[in-house]
Order: sequence, then structure tokens, then C-alpha cells
Amino acid sequence: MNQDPHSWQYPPIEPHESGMLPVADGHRLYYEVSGNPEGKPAVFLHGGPGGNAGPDDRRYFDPKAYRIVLFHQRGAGKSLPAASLHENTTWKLIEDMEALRNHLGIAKWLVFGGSWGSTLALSYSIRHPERVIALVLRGIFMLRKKELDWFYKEGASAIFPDVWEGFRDHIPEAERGDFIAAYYKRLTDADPAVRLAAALPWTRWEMATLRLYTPPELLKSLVTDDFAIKFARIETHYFVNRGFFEHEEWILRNIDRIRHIPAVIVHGRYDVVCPLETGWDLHKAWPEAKFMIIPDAGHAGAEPGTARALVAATDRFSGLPNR
Ligand code: STX
Repeated sequence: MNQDPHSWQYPPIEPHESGMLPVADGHRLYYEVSGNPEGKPAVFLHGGPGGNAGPDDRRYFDPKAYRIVLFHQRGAGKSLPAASLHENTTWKLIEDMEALRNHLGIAKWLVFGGSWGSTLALSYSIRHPERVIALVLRGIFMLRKKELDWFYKEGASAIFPDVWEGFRDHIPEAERGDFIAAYYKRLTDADPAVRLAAALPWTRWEMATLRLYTPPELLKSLVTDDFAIKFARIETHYFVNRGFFEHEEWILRNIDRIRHIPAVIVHGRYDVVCPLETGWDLHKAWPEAKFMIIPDAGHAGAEPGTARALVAATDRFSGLPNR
């Protein structure tokens, strides 16, 4: 198999439009548009929450067929104020997507999201099904207790015990019953040095477990101070609040609202961050969606088999009518 993941993607492109969109509550969102200005609209939702979207994320879409919209969620990436938790909730992000859609004059768009991006894509579609042409989802995450426990309590720790030690040891033994709460406390401390000291091991844990294999140089480049602060603060804020869902099974309970939408679900068999069981649960609740298990991939969208399947999915939907 070709080991360069990007060889499965379209060539690099630059945005033809970008800006900072003022939305509610004092937040301003970085957004950009690339590809064909007359093409089918598609929006890319990044993970975390608190991650960001970069140039390679444009490349999941045929630039001749799609008008490709990327944006950074509240407090994340280039959005401002950076790392802000003020009025930062799933429902506010959904309102921001509507503000951006209206700003760009888009009636309906394809919604593409991996990991937390899949959580947000599903939640947005359940709220606004009439705005969604199709869904392309990867590394499904539904923020249920069993998913958070797997990654932040016990489960992934058995597969990456060496990396887990670094995550575990930042927290004193007395507080290890709830790592998310213990990290959140430090990430919202008044002292920036306390926040950064917690952000780094929190972020390293996830970056080191995303892929089947992560070269040390790549890991180093993924865990910068600037990225880690945003990623760790926003993730823990959403996780202590259980994604702001009124019920753990909110997505699965509301799946009938989106079952008519064409969809592809892609999940790596060896996904350690968001185990395949969650993708499987979604597949069972939504059998009409095309479900693909990638036999040799972890969680990252850029792993070769996963990138290939995602590009095949957007290619398959490029011919769908826009309304
Ligand atoms: N967080 C899963 C998630 O959404 C529990 C995610 N993990 N890593 C990412 O996102 C990035 C690739 C965006 C860093």
C-alpha cells in the first residue's frame, strides 16, 4: 500500500476567499473557501473539539466539483478570542455554521467531519436536515460515557501503557478517579504556566495514539504550545459538560431525522481514540448509510486507507443535485 496518505487526495490548492466572521457572543471565526466557486458546497468540520483544519483538509474534495468551506470552531485554530470557553457549546457551534452558511449564500451543503467533526456533523444535521446534501463521516465519536472512559480512564491505556504514563503522572494519585475533571481544573487555572503544563501531556496523549504509527518527528510537530492550549482547554470543557447534550444517546435517539440523507461512514478497525464500536453502533441505528471498516487504519483521517475511502465518498456524492 502507498504510504503517502496525501497521494490518495487531490493536489494542494489555495483558498480564493478567506476572512474572520463575527458571530454571536464576541467570537470571530476564521473561514476560507477553495475549489470551484460555482461547485457543490461542502463544509469540513474539524475534530477535538479545539483542533483545527489545515491545507491538507481541502484535499478530500475534487476542486473542480466542490466549493470547499473550512472554518475554525469557537476558540480553535485562528478563531478569536483564542482558546475561549465563553458560550462555547455544541449548540453555539451549530448556530455558527448557520451564520457562515448564510454569509456565503449557501442553501445546502455536503457536511464532512471526522471524530468530534462527526459528532458536530450529526448534531448539525439532526437540527437542520434540510440544509444537508450528504454526510461523509469518519472515526465516529458520540461523546458517550463509555467512549470517554475508554480513552481517559481505562482501555486505550492498555494499548499505549508507555504513553499513558505521561498522561497519568501529571495528575496526583488522589485525583486520578476522574482525569478529565483533574485536567480541566488545571487547564482553567489562573496561572498560564499551570494551564500549559497540563495542556502538553493532555495533547500528547491524543496525538501519540491517533495513528497506527506516529514517527517521533511528526508527534513533536503536532504538540506545540499554541495548539495544545486550545485543544486541551476546549476538549476538557466539552467533556466535563458531556458535549452539552441533554441525553447521552441524543444522536442515536434522533437518527430518524437524518436517515434519508445520503451518507458514508468510515472507521478504522484499530482506532484507539474512538473505538470502532461507536461506528458500529451508528451503523446499526442507521443501516441505510454506507459503512466502511478500514482494516489497516487507526483514528486519523490522513491514514492511507481512510483518506482513500473519504475521497471516494466525496467523489461519489459530487454528482448529487444541490437541492
Ligand atoms: N477527540 C477526538 C477528536 O475529535 C477525543 C480528535 N482527535 N484528534 C483530532 O481530533 C485532531 C486530528 C483534530 C487533532
